Amino acid sequence: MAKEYANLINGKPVPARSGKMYENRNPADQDDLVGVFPSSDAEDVNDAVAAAKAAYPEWRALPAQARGDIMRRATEILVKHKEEFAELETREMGKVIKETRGDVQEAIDTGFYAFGESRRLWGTVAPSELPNKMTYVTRQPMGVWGMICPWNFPMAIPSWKLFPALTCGNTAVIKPATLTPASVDAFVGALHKAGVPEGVVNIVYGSGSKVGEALLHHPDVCGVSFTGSSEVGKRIAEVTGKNLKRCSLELGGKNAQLVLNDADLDLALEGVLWGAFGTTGQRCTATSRLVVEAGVYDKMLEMVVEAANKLNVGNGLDETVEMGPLVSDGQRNTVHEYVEVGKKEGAKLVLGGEPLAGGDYDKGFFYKPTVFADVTPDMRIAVEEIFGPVLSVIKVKGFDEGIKVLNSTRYGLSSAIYTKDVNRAMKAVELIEAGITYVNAPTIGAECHMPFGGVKDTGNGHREGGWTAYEIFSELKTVYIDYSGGLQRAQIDNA
Ligand code: UN1
Repeated sequence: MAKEYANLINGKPVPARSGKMYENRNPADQDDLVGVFPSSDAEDVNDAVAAAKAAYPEWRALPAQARGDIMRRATEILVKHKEEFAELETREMGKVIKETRGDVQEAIDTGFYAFGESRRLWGTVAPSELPNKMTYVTRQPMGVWGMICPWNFPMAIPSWKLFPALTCGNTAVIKPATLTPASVDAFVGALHKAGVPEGVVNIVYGSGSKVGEALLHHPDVCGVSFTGSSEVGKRIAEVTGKNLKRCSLELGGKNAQLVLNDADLDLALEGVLWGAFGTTGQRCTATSRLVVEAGVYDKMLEMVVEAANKLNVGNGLDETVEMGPLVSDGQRNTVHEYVEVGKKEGAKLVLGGEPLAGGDYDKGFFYKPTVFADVTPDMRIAVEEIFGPVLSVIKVKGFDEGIKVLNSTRYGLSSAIYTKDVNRAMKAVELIEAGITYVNAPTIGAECHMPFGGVKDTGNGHREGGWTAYEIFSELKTVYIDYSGGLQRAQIDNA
């Protein structure tokens, strides 16, 4: 029997008020039922927000270091259960076990980083313009945060949100992606075992249209952190904007790897294979476009097609498998629709372009690694996010055109340039419109202690990851202390 999950409200399992449930099945093997989860709605969100609100005063009153210590203990639990959690993630999300180990590791790194930051939570001190007076800035928690999570990093991304938010002294209601809820249950379980008090973190399972919308509109939610599509992100910005609430958005990408004539092509090949087909192309940072200078275009294309064709696609629990399934049938259909669009637009399909069928493939949502050649920068497959194992290869005349093509989408998350010319590498760093640029490394693989996010339609200026996450989840308080014993009027007595 598959495990039946309940929402977690005030530390207790609570079924959805509607009593409705849904099944979570393995995308590599639909016979494998991972669990049955509640389909919640607004009433459940109200209960969870009330619990988070009630837990807030006590949690915010703890010294930050004490909160950080709980984060450390939770992280040690993740270390202990890394293999078990990685297997669970692969079962519900499909990406290969090596990558889900990396996903849990990213949560571990983020947790230990939070432990460190809990002893800093920097403010600044400045001299006052008046004598016998000082002024400084300190950080304060904000209240109840709503967190809406994606399915592609089932544990890492919830950890990017929860670790810093909790360390700053906030409480939270988290909505896992409907496709990957068990990983959030495992993660929050570790937080509770480590000593996070009841009500500080609450989980409400269910759809974006019900649970997400309710969180978004709830008057007691002080901010919403969301990772997902730009379309939904705009909706979240609209509602939170209207209500003067903070929102942190990490949205779509159409990331490109630029390969110049002088590049180490073997290195560029390894980079694009990992960037385009790792996580079955389902990363916001995935390499979706390979932009190649004319002198090495034919060679690079030939190398990519040959290597991508050899990728071992299958169930991610098998250590020898290099690429897992798409996360759902819906996602596979979207990918296939884009392939049809690409063909109609006149791009040359040189590899893949169809689902993998027969034998065990019929149990899941497998798709062939797909490569389009002779893509032009205005085609839809060159500008729209596909979120699947589809690579569009574009030929450019030189560096300037390459940069122009890189910048010709509405997104701006990650980017990469392969060259041995340090001058052009530095110029690319200056000119590429993206939140992240890699030199001689693929577009995926950001490190947890560095700011993560993008420009243009990829976000709204916030950066989760690193110190900048702590800026998102805290409010500044400016303090003036006058120890003169008299009234000192700024801008008047000292003018
Ligand atoms: C995402 O796809 O939303 O940089 C996050 C990377 C990972 C995070 C990706 N560390 O590819």
